Amino acid sequence: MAGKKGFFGPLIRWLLSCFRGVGRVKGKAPTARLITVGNSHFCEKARWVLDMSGTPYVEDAHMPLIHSHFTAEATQGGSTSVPVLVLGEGKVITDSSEIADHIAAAHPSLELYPPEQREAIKAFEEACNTTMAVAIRRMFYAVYCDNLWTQSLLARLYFGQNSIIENILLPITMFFFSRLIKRGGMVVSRVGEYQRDIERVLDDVEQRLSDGRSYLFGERMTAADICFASMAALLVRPTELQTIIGTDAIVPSTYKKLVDHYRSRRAGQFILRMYSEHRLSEGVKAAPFRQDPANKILGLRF
Ligand SMILES: N[C@@H](CCC(=O)N[C@@H](CS)C(=O)NCC(=O)O)C(=O)O
Repeated sequence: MAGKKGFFGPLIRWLLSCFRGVGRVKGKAPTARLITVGNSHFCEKARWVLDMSGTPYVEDAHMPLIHSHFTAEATQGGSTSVPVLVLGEGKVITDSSEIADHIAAAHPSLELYPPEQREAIKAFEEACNTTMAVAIRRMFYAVYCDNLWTQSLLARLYFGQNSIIENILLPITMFFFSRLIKRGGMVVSRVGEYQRDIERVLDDVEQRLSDGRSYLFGERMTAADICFASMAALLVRPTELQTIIGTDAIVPSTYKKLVDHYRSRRAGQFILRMYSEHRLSEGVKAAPFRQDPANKILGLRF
């Protein structure tokens, strides 16, 4: 009997999870759809600015490779990358910085880009988006795609976010995705190289904070802080984000060591502070994963 319970319990939980709606924005009709890969740091930047502005949206999360079907469809072949923000009236934004610009323009009271600092903030954002973000992505996938065990941990993350159809295809997609990562030269032996690119931006951040200021551009939080914290969140895995990037239980030991290293750095501490003080609304404990319930079943939107 105990054996049957042990089998049916997880099975029933899995079946229910396929149909769960993780929070269509309560009381408001969704007006925007954010197409993402759940763990993508570019997507987290978009999610953060959308959440802080109170913009109603649903998240349409997919695993890498499969995501391009949805982004290409939404942009009529214009873009394969995530995030893509599909707004009402046929407007589509295909870049995380443009999403931040859109939110900044629609919500001037957030003061994301104070006019006198706009240019400097944009230049800093560019360093985060290029050197650092690319190196973090390479490091992340090099470690997670390294062997069958680490691949299975990544698959577990996607399993909780995919639609049923995508989950059925998951072993095949994971196999091809891991091969692509390795063919692209993203391997664990190059982690030191990726770290050097990451450290360049972290050193710059620590240099800025060394005069005791609270934020990267002074005493006010700006888009620079949000951009840096969200783009580097995978380095320190803030607890507030674990609803989206998975709990520590599905982190490979090699990656855990990297996280410990970055958490011990001043720049890492800054990211953790940004998450604990600014990422969530008052009283909320974890980043809301506003996944569209329809997406759970077929990956289709109704
Ligand atoms: N400039 C883009 C870059 C986004 C980007 O590189 N996204 C990655 C995921 S982290 C991606 O979608 N890569 C797969 C692809 O381009 O098909 C932005 O800031 O939104």
